[in-house]
Amino acid sequence: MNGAESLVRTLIKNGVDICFANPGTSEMHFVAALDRVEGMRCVLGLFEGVVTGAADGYFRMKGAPACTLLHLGPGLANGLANLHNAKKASSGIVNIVGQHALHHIESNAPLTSDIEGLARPMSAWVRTSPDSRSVARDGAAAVAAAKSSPPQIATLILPADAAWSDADDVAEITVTLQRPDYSPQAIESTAKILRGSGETLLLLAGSALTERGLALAAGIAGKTGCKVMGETFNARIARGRGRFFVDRIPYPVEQALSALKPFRTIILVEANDPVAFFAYPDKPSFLKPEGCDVHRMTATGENAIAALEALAGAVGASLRDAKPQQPMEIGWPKGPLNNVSIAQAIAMAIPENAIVVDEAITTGRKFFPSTAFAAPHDWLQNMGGSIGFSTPVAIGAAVACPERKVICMVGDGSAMYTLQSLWTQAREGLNVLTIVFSNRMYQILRGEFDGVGAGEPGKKAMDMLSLDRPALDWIALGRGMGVQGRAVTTTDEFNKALAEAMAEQGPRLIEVQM
Ligand SMILES: Cc1ncc(C[n+]2csc(CCOP(=O)(O)OP(=O)(O)O)c2C)c(N)n1
Ligand SMILES: [Mg+2]
Repeated sequence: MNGAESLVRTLIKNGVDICFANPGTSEMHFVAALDRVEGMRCVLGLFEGVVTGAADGYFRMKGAPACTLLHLGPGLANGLANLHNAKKASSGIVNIVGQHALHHIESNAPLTSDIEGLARPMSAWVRTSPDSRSVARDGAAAVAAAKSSPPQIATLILPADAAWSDADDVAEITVTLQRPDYSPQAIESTAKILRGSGETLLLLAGSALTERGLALAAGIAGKTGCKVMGETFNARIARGRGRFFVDRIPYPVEQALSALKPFRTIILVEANDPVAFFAYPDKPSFLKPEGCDVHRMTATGENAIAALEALAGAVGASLRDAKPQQPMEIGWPKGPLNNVSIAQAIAMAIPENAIVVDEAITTGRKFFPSTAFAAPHDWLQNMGGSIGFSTPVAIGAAVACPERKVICMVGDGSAMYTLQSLWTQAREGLNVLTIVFSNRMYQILRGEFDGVGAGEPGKKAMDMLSLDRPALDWIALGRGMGVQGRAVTTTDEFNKALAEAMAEQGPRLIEVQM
């Protein structure tokens, strides 16, 4: 056994049995070990942003880390943007990054770089394995870091000689760092606030947005009269008929300020003090109204479900206290194809237990209310704002949950960052429907241009915001990577294409020409 094999065996032994990979020369012994060791599924991505985004999606749906295999500093650097998004989503990931054999580093060969330096900003745990007999122990430590609470991104750098030299060990995790479920004092002080007067908001994030967390929050709201909301962007929310529907803090600053204006107190359940996505001249960064107290009940990595159960007990609330919510009537839309009809069609099409990955940007602004009354589903959003997140996350979600339909909704600008995801979806036969909203624009940036006070865009500025010269042919792009597609221009065509795509298995694409 060599170091690479001891690492693969260690990963599997500790429950990491899926590897999203884009290898190079320095990782060939790891790749060779995949043939010798049973039990590691390996999925090739044709760009490292696909690889790291897939690991994020996998964690969000599985609650357990995958590993990635990346080629030295540049391979890792290509994957950093989606590692940033994964870090903000609190996803656990084990990155295995190849390195030159240690004696080769000082010769400053072309691919030599400061890999630890590149890894650190996006990784809570970084280590270079010094030799082949340390690799198993280091691999187990990386998995332990990824599985701690809150989950972390761990980056293990594997020098080629540590991979190819002899090893004798497979290591097991001894301890993982776990936070206590919650602070009893925080529950007590929260209960006191809820028993008092003044408008109070329970702001949910993370595990509080699971079906159980939402049901508990609904009971607490019914009993105490507090309001419940989610953050603007969330790693995963349980939604659909029969589940408690919560609004999110709106993205535009004015709308966010007015949504939060009524509250005297905001209680944070894994959430953070609400903050604007960007700074704008003459607008605040923090969104709470003046004089509003912000009270933390649980932090990321604590157990929001256990905390909400304790809070329900403290205020005497049960699930039966939830006030019924007025369902919105949904039906297949007619009339012009626009953001509202698209939202209705998607609400109708979402099949039971689907996973929706949302990077629909401007087109998706109105998707939330109508889809609240679709069949039950999970909704995944971009937590780090680095676009190109959705198509890889859809891969990871589909690998984690092969029995569930994945619907990836993506703006045309965002889709171009990690388009190679389609090839992996085709190769692995993943059950992913990608819906591209082709407005041939970075539409959101047109609004931001006004928002930051940049004036009226001239021809050169508009060239930086438009994608129409040449227009992208999404059906051809999909076909070139093995994914069949349909282009639609009307509401009827969109309804039909959605219904057909839901009845089919395997990767599909719909281009919505707007
Ligand atoms: C990595 C990265 N680069 C650039 C941006 C800036 N950016 C934000 S949204 C956007 C365009 C999105 O266009 P599209 O997906 O077509 O959405 P639309 O607004 O047209 O619906 C860009 C370039 C970003 N957020 N992340
Ligand atoms: Mg666009």
